[in-house]
Amino acid sequence: MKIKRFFARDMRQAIRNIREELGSDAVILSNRKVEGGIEIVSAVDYDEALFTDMTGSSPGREPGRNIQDSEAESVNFTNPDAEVSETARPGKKSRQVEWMEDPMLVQMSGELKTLRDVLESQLSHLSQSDAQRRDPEHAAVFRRLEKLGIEVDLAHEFISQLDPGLDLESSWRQSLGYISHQLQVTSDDILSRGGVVALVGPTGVGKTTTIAKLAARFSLRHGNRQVALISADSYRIGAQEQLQNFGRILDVPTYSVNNACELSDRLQDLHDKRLVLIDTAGMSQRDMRLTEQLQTLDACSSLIKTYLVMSANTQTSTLNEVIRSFRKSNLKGCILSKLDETTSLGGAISTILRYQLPLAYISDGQRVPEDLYPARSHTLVSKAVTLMQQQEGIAGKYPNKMNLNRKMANAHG
Ligand SMILES: Nc1nc2c(ncn2[C@@H]2O[C@H](COP(=O)(O)OP(=O)(O)O)[C@@H](O)[C@H]2O)c(=O)[nH]1
Ligand SMILES: [Mg+2]
Repeated sequence: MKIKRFFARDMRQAIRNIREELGSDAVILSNRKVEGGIEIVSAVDYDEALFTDMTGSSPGREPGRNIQDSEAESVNFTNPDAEVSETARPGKKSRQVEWMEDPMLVQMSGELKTLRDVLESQLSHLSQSDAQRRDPEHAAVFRRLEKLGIEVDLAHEFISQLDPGLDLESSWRQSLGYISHQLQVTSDDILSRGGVVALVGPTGVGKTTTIAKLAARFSLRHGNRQVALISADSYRIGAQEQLQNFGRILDVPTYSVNNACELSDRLQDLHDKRLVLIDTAGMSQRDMRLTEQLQTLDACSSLIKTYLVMSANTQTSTLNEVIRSFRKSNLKGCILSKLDETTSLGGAISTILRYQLPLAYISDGQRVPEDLYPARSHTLVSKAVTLMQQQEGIAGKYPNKMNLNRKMANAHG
């Protein structure tokens, strides 16, 4: 075993000196800060037992920890002036914690992440322009799908399924065909089959109005004696009253329940009705009471078919979150409301496709019972395309600010 003391300006230099002189198998036995630099005792052919016998103490290092390990683990490489205290390194774990929390490292890892993001974005642009060069038709279809509001990953999926060699318009039609084909719809099941149906969803999406529309339509087909309404919305003042009002206008019995037990009892009483519609409290997907509400419905789950009502003019990310929260309850399908208030349908279509939730009805206005239709996938896709074209028309009519500035600049010579 060869032991040697080294002195250097800082840790980095010390390690370099040791490596040059003793090789990379050398181990650090101790180190301390001294005036003008750092002093390290290092050894090669290190035998811990022999060292302990000679000194009566262990250097506190794990045997065999060599210069390379030190390079990998020592915090002092990121802060070469700091003293490496052996006592401050009780074990590998704490060394790792120090390593990860070092401000310089944190900053470096942040910068690396930024660099990676920049690289990824550049590569994605490169691959996009590469794809554009190789397959301009597919690239053009991809841009149209993006304009339609289809989420990027789904758009890629549709593009990958397109037949090669088709012209732009045929490729476009084929991609719309895929969307339409993958959209599941339930064929007017509530109005044709009846049963016990609960509508759930966030506040203000149109649950109560949709219930009134369904009840009115069913009454027209089968008579109002076949329908009953239940309000399970005991959270909002006036919610039960709103349903009672609709019930009065439609001349169908309306009841209110406050918990799972009351709901179950009421459903038993109404077992002879062909359609029982349950209105629930509008709740944010983040509301803690949502679970409680869904549990109330689940308590009678064998009887109740639950549909999620979503407003088409909601952001795609929010729609995704809404489905994730509400599908804790066993959803039979969904109803898309407020189509008349949206400028794009691609987001809603993406969400429904992503979660494979069958679409039952669409609603495009406040009128009861007119503004409600059984969902048809090709009609929805056509509507999405019409909206996209309308938006393109508006964008063409009103050039964006940058284009306008450029035109003004050109006009001024
Ligand atoms: N524009 C439009 N408004 C709707 C539609 N459906 C419901 N509404 C309106 O949205 C508001 C909230 O509806 P409501 O049924 O009370 O929502 P709930 O809180 O989910 O029960 C009311 O003013 C409705 O008239 C729709 O399809 N289009
Ligand atoms: Mg309501």
